[in-house]
Amino acid sequence: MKKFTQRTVPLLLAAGMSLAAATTAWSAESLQDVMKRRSLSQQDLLAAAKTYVPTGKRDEFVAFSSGGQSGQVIVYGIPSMRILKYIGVFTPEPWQGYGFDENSKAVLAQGRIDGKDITWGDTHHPAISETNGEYDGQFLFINDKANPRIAVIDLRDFETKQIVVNPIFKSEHGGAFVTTNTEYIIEAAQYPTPLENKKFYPLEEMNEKYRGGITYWKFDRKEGRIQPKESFSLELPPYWQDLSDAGKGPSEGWSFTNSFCSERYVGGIEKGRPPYEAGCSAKDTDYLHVVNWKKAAELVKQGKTKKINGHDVIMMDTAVKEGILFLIPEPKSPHGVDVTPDGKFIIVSGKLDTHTSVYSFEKIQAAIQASKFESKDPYGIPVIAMKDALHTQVQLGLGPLHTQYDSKSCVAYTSLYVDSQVAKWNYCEGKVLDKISVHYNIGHLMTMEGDSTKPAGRYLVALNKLAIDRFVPVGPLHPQNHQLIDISDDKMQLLYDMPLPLGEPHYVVAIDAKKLKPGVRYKVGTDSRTDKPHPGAVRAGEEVTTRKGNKVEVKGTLIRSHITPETIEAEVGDEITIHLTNLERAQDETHGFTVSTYNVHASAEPGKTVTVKFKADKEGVYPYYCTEFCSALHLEMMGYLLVKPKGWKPTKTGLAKGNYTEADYKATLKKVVDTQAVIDSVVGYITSVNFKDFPDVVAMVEDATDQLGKIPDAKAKHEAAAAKKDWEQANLWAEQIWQYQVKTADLGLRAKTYLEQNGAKKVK
Ligand code: CUK
Ligand code: CUA
Repeated sequence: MKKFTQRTVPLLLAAGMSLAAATTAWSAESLQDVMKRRSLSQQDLLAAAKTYVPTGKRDEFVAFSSGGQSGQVIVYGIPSMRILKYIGVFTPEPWQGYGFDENSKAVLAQGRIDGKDITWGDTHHPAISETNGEYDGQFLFINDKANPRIAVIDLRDFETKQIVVNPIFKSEHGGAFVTTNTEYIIEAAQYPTPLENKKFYPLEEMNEKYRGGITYWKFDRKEGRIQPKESFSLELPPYWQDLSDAGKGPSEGWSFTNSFCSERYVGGIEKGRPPYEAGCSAKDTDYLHVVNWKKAAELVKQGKTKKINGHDVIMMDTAVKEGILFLIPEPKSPHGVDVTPDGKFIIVSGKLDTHTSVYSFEKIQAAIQASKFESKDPYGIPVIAMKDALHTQVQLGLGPLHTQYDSKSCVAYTSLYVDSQVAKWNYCEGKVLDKISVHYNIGHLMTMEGDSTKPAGRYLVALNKLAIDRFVPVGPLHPQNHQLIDISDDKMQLLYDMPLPLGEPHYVVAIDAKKLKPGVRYKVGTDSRTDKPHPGAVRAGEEVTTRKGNKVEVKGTLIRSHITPETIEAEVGDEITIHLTNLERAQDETHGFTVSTYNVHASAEPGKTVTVKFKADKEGVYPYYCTEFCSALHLEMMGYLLVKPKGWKPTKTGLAKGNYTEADYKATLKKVVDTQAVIDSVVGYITSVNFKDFPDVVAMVEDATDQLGKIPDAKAKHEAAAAKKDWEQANLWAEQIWQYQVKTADLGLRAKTYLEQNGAKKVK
């Protein structure tokens, strides 16, 4: 082995050379010792073993949780319950530059309402795109209840690509739910309002002028975007539509949306009226809305709609005349509506009823075919008698809300809010199988792929509204408690409590991790928010700064460990636009970018191009720097924005000189030679094995080759400077060669470790 200089060795160690020997100096505690010390039972150990994911191994399922009032999506693994990512959706998320770079600001701007930014959201229901009713892992959709919007997240990069504003609602809750091939994303209103924008009608005209509805957003899978122009809504009575679900199998082409407050009550405590809570739960039944959405889509094509706010709406009288809308009474103040995996039944729970009702799609169809209706509602919508549609009703417990399904046929799980329990039951035979207590007051619950046609069973997560005493106290605002439950046996077993501290997640969906195939890098120069080439992208050597009037535009690059350019000069009042392309290809080599005090931040993952823009409205000196600890020389990855006063003239030329001698130059050259030996040995190893079979290694080798490719230019420079006895320039350009080498060695060592750990084979 060659000798390294004193400085080289620790650096290369830091860069990834691992120490082989693990220390065994302390006396090992036995499992029994640990159990005793931590007061753990056999049951605890079993639960730990079922959830523990050792280093290097991965979770079986990936959960996408609504982030509630955070306006984000939380991604975590199951069974470990480790948080993997927060996805900025309706709310700025600084780490990802979401809302701080121009490209993501353009996405958030799609969510403006009446010309105003809305920078928070109340996310409730995520939905994964489906093919033939099974999760396909391509897209995720999520609603904003407070400001009626829906967002599209692409699961190739877990980034929000689109936000669409509902054109006729003021709040929406019954979304996002997808049809079996993601033709439409269903979104139902919550609180009735006039459908015309900015139209005032007094509450006295609730029954005549206020309306609910359901929007069917057309999804273009190829573009990965909702097409608002091809989307439509159905006008509904001012009942408070709640949740929805799409039919599947025999019920394909239909959708189901329940409602509460069909009393159409108007409260007014301040006027001496009983509050909404009394008036909205007075009657024993509300209405399940049954919609033939396939036929509705045809009506839209035939032009049988009214344009409201430029949006196609099928009015109630058309829906009744064309036979696409029916009601069925459902008890009492219902919340969840969940179609069974085989599409034969629709399960509805009344919050204020101890029963859960199982409706038969076959019976519903028979009643419709025979025009067998018990009445019409005040808007002329035919009402099917409950007894003509029910398959069975089962007494589950207090406060039943939501239902999810098992891989075992006929087995369902329903959350019991008031009882703080999960009930396992058989909906075909109508009997309770098991119950488990949760902590506390469960809202939704979720089984693996449990609302698809092929639930995967195994685990259930209880989304508890209250945590109370479960965690170390952190003040009056407690975290939420997601509890993992093993459902593989007849008896449910509680495995794990996970505190979630980012808002109240209402619903979660979980997908088999193997179905997700996210990328690790972008094609160089991609705008990740449009998935198109970014017009500001440049390759190495093409970096340029231009000025037009008071507009300064920088097209720069990021690569370990420098930002090109390293100086940006401006005059006070200039408008600065900085486009930055991350030239790295190696996995996880993200650079961040910010400029002091200008409230901009961008995250540039490998290949991505991002833009930040601001007005340099104050003179001064503002460092900009890379915000990710991307390499040993990360702290040096910086530059200066110089904002000069108007008409400023330089008084001094030339930068201050360092004190370098010929000896310094010679020492640097020797360091370069020594380091090259390390690189050669690593290269020797990599090329001795089948590295080309590992795309991640190929990317690292490409990056390393890039770094090495810059050496001849630096070499010419240090030699020319040495010839002129300019020891500063000679030494520093030689030093720059060493920088390229260190980055090459870093990549090489990472590649070597990867190959060793992934079973690379010798080639001759
Ligand atoms: S909702 Cu919150 S517990 Cu918005 Cu689906 Cu039921
Ligand atoms: Cu790039 Cu730090």
